[in-house]
Amino acid sequence: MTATLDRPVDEDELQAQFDATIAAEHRIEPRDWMPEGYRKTLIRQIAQHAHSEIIGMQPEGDWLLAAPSLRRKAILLAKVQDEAGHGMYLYSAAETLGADRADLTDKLIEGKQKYSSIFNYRTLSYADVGVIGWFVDGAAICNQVPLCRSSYGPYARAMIRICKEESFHQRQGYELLMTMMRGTPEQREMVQDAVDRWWWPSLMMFGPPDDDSPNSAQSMAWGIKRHSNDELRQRYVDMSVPQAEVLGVTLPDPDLSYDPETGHYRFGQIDWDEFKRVVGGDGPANKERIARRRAARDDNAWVTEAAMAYAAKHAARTEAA
Ligand code: FAQ
Repeated sequence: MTATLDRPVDEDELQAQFDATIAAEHRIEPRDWMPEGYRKTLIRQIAQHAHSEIIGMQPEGDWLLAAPSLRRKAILLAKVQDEAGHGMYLYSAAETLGADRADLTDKLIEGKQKYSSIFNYRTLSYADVGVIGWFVDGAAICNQVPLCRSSYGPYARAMIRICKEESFHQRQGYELLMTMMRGTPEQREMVQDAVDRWWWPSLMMFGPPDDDSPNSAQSMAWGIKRHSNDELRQRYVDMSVPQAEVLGVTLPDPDLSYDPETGHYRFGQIDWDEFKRVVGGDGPANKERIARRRAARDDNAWVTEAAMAYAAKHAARTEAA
């Protein structure tokens, strides 16, 4: 779908070609023409997603030095490094749309771009590491598996590998919790306490209710999103309830009940005021998350500068040879 240069570019024709590609469920690739709104929406979503992966390293990273065994430490280290990798694939995908990685980071730090609300909660005990794997990675899988079929090629392809890794993350979290549940009464209490604190915020990860989601309709028409926020949230609840039963924990929702007519679990009212507060910057750990990201950018600027200087020298030498 590349415009030829031997005749004037006809915007209507390009739009029609774009629409036909979307309707045929084919992929849009970086060199294809795309409407400006499509490009901007993708940059917004992919950048937010990348920022979430990078900021998301912090809550679990806080436990790297306190992991209870070498085995747990190795697993956690691998997981946190995977999240860094996901951030890198996603920033690369955003770059194919003309975005600049350093600029995206600046926008995050200046509060002009968002990251997932979930990473503004603190990890208070080691059980939180397990619950993040089970809930947060579990929710991420529900949300991201359909994104493997997203209409933008580089985003969809990045998602395939990311989802495979998230699936390992989810299992390691669940296995950690299973081990704790087989342990002492104190360990079981720690797990239940972590479940109580993370359940509702994990439901908020899917975004506002459909009626209150300004981007969903257009993103779904463009094939960027494949399901609505509420559909995916319901899928996550349906998946999590039986897992909680096997684990032996109670999800903190008295309204949770199976509806045989629909085959789905009904659940209680989500506190959308809390969601708005946390997304708006007033969650338990927003300020420290951003302060740490800012320090990482500033303290490590010399590494980027050195790498750029080396690359420039190398390129000049190659050209001269
Ligand atoms: N937190 O109109 P909608 C992970 C914003 S990665 C903060 O419904 P949309 C891996 C939304 O951006 C987790 N902001 O928006 C991991 C929009 O902002 P605007 C991240 C939120 O885009 C695990 C506004 O509200 N995953 O967990 C949230 O159509 C463990 C209106 O909302 C992704 O990013 C929220 N929860 O749908 C890492 C997946 N929800 O317009 C480390 C890709 C909504 O003001 C450890 N993203 N907003 O800029 C998506 O699927 C979508 O962007 C949604 C939101 C579903 C998140």
